[in-house]
Amino acid sequence: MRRTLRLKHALILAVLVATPIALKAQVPFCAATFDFQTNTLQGFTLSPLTGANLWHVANNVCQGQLAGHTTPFTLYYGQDQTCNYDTGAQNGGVATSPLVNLAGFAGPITVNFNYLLDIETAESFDQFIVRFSANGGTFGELVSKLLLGMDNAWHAASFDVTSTLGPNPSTAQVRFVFDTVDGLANGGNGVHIDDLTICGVIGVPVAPRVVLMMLAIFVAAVAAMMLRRRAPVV
Ligand SMILES: [Ca+2]
Ligand SMILES: [Ca+2]
Repeated sequence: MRRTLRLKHALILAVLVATPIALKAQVPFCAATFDFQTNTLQGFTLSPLTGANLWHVANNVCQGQLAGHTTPFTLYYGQDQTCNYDTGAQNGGVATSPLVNLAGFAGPITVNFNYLLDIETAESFDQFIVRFSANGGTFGELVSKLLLGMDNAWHAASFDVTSTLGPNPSTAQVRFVFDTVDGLANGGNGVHIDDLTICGVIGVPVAPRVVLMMLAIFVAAVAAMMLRRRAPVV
């Protein structure tokens, strides 16, 4: 009788202890992926700076056909017909992602993308900057061309934005900015962006079978411990 009561108490204790920790598991998850594979902007908005804004979704042109990203579509700053950004004048534009919902996400949270740059390397011209907005705030600089490869080849970039988002992230937004500054030396392929993702860790419900299995193991362990204590000393 007393053993039955103790097992009942152990079961109640197991439920109290195991339920809050077993119902959710922390798993890596990407809140959004922008690969432009539908030949659309996927909600990106485009706005000019000075002169023409050449950002658009391109199909397999001007180095976009090379490996290193999800071919064939890319977000491209350039002209498909000439594979350059020479309009005869200064030009530039901004491409801004939609708001990405990060409610429930925990760190590490990263911004990741593939890119190709074939632009002037001089700091004052052909300026390329990636900006990041955390929780609806102002867009700060995430990285500029000075820290990126400018060799007309595809590269992968990844940045940890956990501290910028803080302990309770809500939204994130990424912005790509290009400005020739003048009308000279604009004969390169330009800028390709692809496969932008914002990824972190999120809690997902554990299957009931797994919860029950964990409870069973816990109950068995507690019962075994109690029975050992009751064993007579010889
Ligand atoms: Ca793509
Ligand atoms: Ca230039």
